[in-house]
Amino acid sequence: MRNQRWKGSKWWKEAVVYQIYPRSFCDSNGDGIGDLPGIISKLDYLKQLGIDIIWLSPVYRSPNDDNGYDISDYQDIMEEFGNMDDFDSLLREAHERNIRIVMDLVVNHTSDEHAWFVESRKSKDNPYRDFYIWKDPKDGKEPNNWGSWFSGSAWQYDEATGMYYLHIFSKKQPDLNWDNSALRHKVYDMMHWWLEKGVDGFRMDVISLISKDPNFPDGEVNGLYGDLSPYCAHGPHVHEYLQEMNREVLSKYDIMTVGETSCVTVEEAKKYAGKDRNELDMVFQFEHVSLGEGKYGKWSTDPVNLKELKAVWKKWEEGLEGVSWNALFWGNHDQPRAVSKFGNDSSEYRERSAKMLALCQMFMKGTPYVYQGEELGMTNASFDRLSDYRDVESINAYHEMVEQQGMPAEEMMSYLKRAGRDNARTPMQWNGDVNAGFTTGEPWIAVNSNYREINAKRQMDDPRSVYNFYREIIRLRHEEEVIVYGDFEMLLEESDQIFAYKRKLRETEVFVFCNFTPNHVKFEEQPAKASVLAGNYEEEPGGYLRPYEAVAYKISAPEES
Ligand code: TEU
Ligand code: CA
Repeated sequence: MRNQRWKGSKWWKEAVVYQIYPRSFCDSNGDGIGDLPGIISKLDYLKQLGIDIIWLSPVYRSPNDDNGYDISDYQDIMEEFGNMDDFDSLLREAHERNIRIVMDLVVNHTSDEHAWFVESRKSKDNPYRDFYIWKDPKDGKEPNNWGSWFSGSAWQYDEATGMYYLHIFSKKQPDLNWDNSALRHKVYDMMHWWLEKGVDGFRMDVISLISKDPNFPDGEVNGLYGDLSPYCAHGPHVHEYLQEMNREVLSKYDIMTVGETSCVTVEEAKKYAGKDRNELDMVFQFEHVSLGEGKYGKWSTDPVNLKELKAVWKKWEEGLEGVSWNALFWGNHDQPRAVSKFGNDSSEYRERSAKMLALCQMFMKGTPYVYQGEELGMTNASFDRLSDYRDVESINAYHEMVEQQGMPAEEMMSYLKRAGRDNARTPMQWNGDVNAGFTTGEPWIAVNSNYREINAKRQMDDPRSVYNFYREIIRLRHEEEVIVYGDFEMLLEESDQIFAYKRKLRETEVFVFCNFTPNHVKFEEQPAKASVLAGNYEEEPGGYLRPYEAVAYKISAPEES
């Protein structure tokens, strides 16, 4: 692919990203918590898988109310993960293997233990007061009805000054005030510091929420509180601030940026990541992972409807064409396991459907993201007991739903088992030894009980494993220019069983057909003069696609064949 360069080509379009959630990846010292030396010890594993970029979930100093998404010092490393020397070694060792490292930039909020907030809460005239969002009580109560995304009110009363501060997430995650220019420039300085060190970009946490509606109006009530999203997502100055950040920082480096843009629409995405907008390179959208949500939002056990799923991908792939660039993912540290949500995690179909999802994702247009363990087909942990859960979102939601809203406990547990974030946060399954080889100590969260069957060691030795299928698909993605740069067209839109699309670059075409069901599905669309490029069955399909079958055909340009 790399024999040819043109204006639209970019290294981050040709790359495959692997997301590491450090706490759960590999523990080097037996304290039960994954760490930086642990990651270093697995770089060869990642190199063999074939990925190009690591997105590192937060490794900064943090009291861990939200596993590092609550940062108390942006320029220091979480004690449990190691120190700055370990980080420098990780960066060097990754670069030696041609693997880039993208940091998580969490600047919508800090920890309440960050020095800025410690100062800010001291007095109304503290120089850092305006770094956060403080409001007077209204009629002796919260300034408005907004509910936190992690349950309860989004406002926390602070005795010292008799005012409330805003926290969209937990009360230990106060929101920064991006309307304050001094704050913005502190953030830019910090970004420069990491970029000068040599990191290769940023994944920007909830960057769509940084600019709030200055009127702070009540939100529409659903449950106990009002919805803040319309007043915080894509707020009045968000694009202005991102353009400023781009001008002052991002444009000075050859890096990759991806915005986590909660609530984003195609129209907004074109602004955040439009080619000529000078903001970000791409954004994560959440419409496909939100399918199956119900009256309690994500707390639902409803299955994903394939036709809806296809409609969402069509909208995003075709909608961004030529204007922006897509980010392709099935899972991350906030989502249930991909194979459990979109595939079939029964012992009969787990491997087949995990491979199907890999092919379906990686041959679409955009930069693919693999979340740790996805390449093994790791499944939801589906813990039965509340005491096994560690996630602040899940635990708070349980208490609010069951204790304040009267939901039966069993019902809430069924939602946690299906949708809780800890499903994806159990330790990486390295081998069949005790604790899946993740730690010699007591893991901070229980290991999924299926680790003897599902683990990296076993799969690396098996040419037909999910892991080796990922390797193959990643290799093809690197080899076939059409998969990176070709146009995307959705096919068989009316089918409620087959997810199909075509990629085309000049004379070369790739056709992908994925059966999202455990049934044999009639299939007559084999393109003429095509050869099989990849598939998850040994033999080519006949007149049927077999359960969870995925197959890609290629028609080569005359001069290439
Ligand atoms: O997540 C943002 C976010 O919108 C979450 O509320 C997410 O949608 C939810 O967890 C799904 O149920 C980011 C991070 O990815 C997440 O881990 C953090 O907890 C959150 O921001 C706060 O920093
Ligand atoms: Ca450790």
